[in-house]
Amino acid sequence: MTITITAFEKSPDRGRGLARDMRVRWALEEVGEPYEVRLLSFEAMKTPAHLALQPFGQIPTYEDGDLALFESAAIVLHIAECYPGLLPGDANGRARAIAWMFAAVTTMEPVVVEREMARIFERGESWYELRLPILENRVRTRLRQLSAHLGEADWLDGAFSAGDLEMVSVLLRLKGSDLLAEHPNLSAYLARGEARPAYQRAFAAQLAVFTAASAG
Ligand code: GTB
Repeated sequence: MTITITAFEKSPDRGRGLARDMRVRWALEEVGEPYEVRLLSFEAMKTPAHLALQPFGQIPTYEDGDLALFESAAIVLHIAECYPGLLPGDANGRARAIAWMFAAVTTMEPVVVEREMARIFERGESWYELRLPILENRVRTRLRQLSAHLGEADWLDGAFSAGDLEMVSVLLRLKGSDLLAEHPNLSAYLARGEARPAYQRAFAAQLAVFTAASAG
């Protein structure tokens, strides 16, 4: 049975690869597993049928036989555990790679998202100019810590792993920002992730969805 995931019928990021189906697509491309995509409108995401798969009415989801999963990082971890290529062979290395997955989505991503949300939704508020530097400094702190850990290494802990997949996906949200540019090693790390053939295939696939939706 072919794996089926869900994605936006027309992503609000206009095909920049920021919606979280990208992480799942990338993981599937890394391990070489074929997959199908069910495209959903915002309305379809709130129907009982989709809520039964994703209680919060979001994408992505993952279906394979009698398993249905939600939460992109849980899906990526499941893929990494089922197929070789995304987790080291030794138990300690696997545990550390999984720790980096959690670090990406629970330590790095919240501060990145909070800044992003403020820039989108709070610009008109009287306190925006006071709040933004606070949020940016929170991001700066995490980037400085991540940069210090990475140093001159290619990946976070030995070979590329699901931890890097998640961390690069988070840093993509800062692509082109001054904050990221302050750390050349992180910019290079992001570029290394984006240059992976599996990333390129996943990116092209999600972009093709947006391009087709825009043409139609
Ligand atoms: N924790 C969940 C996971 O990782 O799976 C979060 C899932 C999630 O946030 N899904 C979003 C969604 O379905 C799409 S990815 N939103 C619709 C809704 O909640 O009604 C988040 C996202 C959306 C848009 C952009 N963008 O435009 O740049 C970037 C990221």
